[in-house]
Amino acid sequence: MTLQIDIARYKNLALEAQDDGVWIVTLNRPSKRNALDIATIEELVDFFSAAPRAGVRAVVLAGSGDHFCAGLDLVEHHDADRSPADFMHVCLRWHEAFNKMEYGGVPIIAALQGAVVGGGLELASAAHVRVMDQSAYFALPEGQRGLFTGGGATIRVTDLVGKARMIDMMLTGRVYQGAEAVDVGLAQYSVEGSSFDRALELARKAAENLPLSNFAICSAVSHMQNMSAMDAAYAEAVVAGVVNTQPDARARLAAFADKSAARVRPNE
Ligand code: 1HE
Repeated sequence: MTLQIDIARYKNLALEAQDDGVWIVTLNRPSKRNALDIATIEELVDFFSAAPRAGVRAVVLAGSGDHFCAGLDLVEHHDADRSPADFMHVCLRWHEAFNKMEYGGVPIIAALQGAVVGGGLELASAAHVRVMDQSAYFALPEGQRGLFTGGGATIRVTDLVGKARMIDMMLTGRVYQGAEAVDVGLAQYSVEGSSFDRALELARKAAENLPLSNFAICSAVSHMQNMSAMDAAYAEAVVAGVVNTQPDARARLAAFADKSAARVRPNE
């Protein structure tokens, strides 16, 4: 079953499908620094729910304008004057979107520039690979705003940087940028030029893998992190049983056996 994604239905996300199955998903409210309002979160839920069944081979997640994402729409939050239960449900929609991303099985490469802050960092950390340019900076200003993270930072940002750095970022508003951001694990690539161009290159490379391999990489690894080591080893064996015997892999294995496939070599 292949779902159709109706691009025209999306207002806060700009969607573009390329011929090789790579989709470009762009947060498209630059005048609001791509702050995440309810409507944007619902569009993320919709797109990333459909993507695994719509033939999407990989995604570049980008933000339009000078900033990737300014996090929670603070003005909407202020104006809505939400009750605790209301905001809990808002957060549960964020989790729905970000879990669909992390566990959906479709590789997502985030292209980062400018502010990657608060909920913007939570969004970026739900991607599988993060590429930053030299303007990108990372922070969790929730503490200073009288707030707390609600979109999974306690889990995903802590996974990236570790507990001590996560708590420091929240307590003191510490900003990471440049090489230090890569050193602490917030991004895997730092580029001099355009983060978008590099992210697209990486997405195209990932899209050349068999979809079932990518599904396992971009779903099973995260699930296994949530398991005991014993259960994870068991699940890994089961997943490998399915993936490593897929019929589509036979041609790739044959090419290795007959020496026509590329060998793994060090970078030049
Ligand atoms: C916004 C938002 C926003 C900008 N919600 N409207 N996030 C933050 O604390 C980050 C808040 N934003 C900023 O610190 C700055 O806006 C930026 C560093 C991102 C960009 O600065 P700048 O000088 O380019 O833009 P600006 O003049 O501050 O804002 C331009 C417009 O974007 C302005 O709207 P306008 O209608 O007056 O033109 C801003 O109001 C709007 N804007 N950021 C709403 N965040 C699930 S819990 C998650 C918890 C959080 O994410 S806490 C939020 C953390």
